[in-house]
Amino acid sequence: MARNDPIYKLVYFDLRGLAETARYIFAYAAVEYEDYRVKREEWPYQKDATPFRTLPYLEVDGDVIGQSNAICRFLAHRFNLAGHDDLQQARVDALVDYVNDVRTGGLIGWIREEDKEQKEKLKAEFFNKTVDVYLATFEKHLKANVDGNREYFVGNAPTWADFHIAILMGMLQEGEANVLAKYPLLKAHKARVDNLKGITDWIAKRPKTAM
Ligand SMILES: N[C@@H](CCC(=O)N[C@@H](CS)C(=O)NCC(=O)O)C(=O)O
Repeated sequence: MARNDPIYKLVYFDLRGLAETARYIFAYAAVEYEDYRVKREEWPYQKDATPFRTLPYLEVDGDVIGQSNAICRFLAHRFNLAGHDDLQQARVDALVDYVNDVRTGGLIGWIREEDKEQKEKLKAEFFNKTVDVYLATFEKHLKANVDGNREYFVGNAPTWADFHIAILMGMLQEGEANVLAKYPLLKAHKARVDNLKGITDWIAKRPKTAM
């Protein structure tokens, strides 16, 4: 690290969750940062001091940015992973918003449910009824990448949307190992992102957490 490099501190719980895309961005860009993990018992004392009373937040030389997607977008712009022009950036943002649609459209409900029986029911509903429309739509976007070679969602090089989507696909595979069987482009895309320089190393060394 050079003397005048910015100092980054990413603060989240000891989870992949809403911080993992930012961690992929740092890993791919080969930029050093502090991956600070707040302990659950410490959180109530820290909550009020965070920008939105939630985690993650990012400190950049003492400036504080809240909201996971704002953090990623900021880092992506700094490290050239946001898309090469405004049109590409809009496509990246739209894909990221669609990940949010998947999360709110059944994924989070299933993951957060604590009652065992209800959790199984929500999981079955999500994987048997809901998920295919989302996956088919992602597959369609990958296929339709007109300004690229279909290896990445936008253009010919990785953007943070690729990281965000690959991380989502990993979560889905953890729930149902064969979930991508009918989606060859998406499956290959997930493997391609996992094999990117920096990201492979991060996946190998990151703390093993449930989510
Ligand atoms: N829209 C926010 C949501 C943040 C959020 O809900 N974070 C959760 C952890 S995943 C949190 O801070 N939970 C603890 C709490 O709300 O007290 C973002 O994307 O950053």
